[in-house]
Amino acid sequence: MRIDIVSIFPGYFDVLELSLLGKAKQRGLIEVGVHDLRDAAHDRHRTVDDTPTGGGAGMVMKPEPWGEALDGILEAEGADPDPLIIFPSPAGEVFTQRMARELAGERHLVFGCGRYEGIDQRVFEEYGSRARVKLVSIGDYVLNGGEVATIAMIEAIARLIPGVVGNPESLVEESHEEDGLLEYPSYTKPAEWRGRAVPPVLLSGNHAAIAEWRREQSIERTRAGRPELLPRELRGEARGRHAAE
Ligand code: 6GU
Repeated sequence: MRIDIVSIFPGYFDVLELSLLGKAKQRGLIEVGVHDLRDAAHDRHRTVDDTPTGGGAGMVMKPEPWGEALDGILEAEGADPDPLIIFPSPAGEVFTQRMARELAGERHLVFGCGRYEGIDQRVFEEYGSRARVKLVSIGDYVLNGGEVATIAMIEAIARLIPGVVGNPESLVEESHEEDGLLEYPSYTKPAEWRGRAVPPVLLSGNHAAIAEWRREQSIERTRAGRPELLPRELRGEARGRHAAE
């Protein structure tokens, strides 16, 4: 997958060198280009924002630098013919694991990170007429710009690309995957720590009992913390045998 990012703070994306993502880049599974929007602003102060037309508070990002930066990406030598442009925005569609799975199947993602009060609306219209464009929010709160949201989305997407995560099975069982339930609690050695024992069923060697316990834990965790995620058929279900443990 090719990922291009446009931002006035390219340094935010240094974190993409770390950990699994850095390895995926080294191994050529993902290719990332970070573009400084100010490189496409040509006045002495490399201005990317201006006052809102019609009045109001704050500043709006000017269309010309966005046009030059995005044209450069879309028209680059060997550019993908069908990129998806994502503008992180608190006004966008909410990012979910399902969306991450869909985006993991794309060949070319372009993230346009806005700051200030937003980007001139004509940028969305122009690129919406030339490519697929999506406004995406990572949740109901306000960030100062799209950079942190972009990093969160790239991490969620990239780890679903085959080969990025070492053990594909670890993808299947985690929260929000498989059955839409939260993940069950995990334990490792020692069997007792500070007087706290690992649940005995996990030491029983009885794989069916362990699977049943984990499923009950997932259901109870989801019921307690995120009841809106519970599948309809589990909403009324009696609590499992081990639920009170
Ligand atoms: Cl994608 N951008 C900004 N600025 N704030 C947000 C967001 C995105 N998602 C939630 N809050």
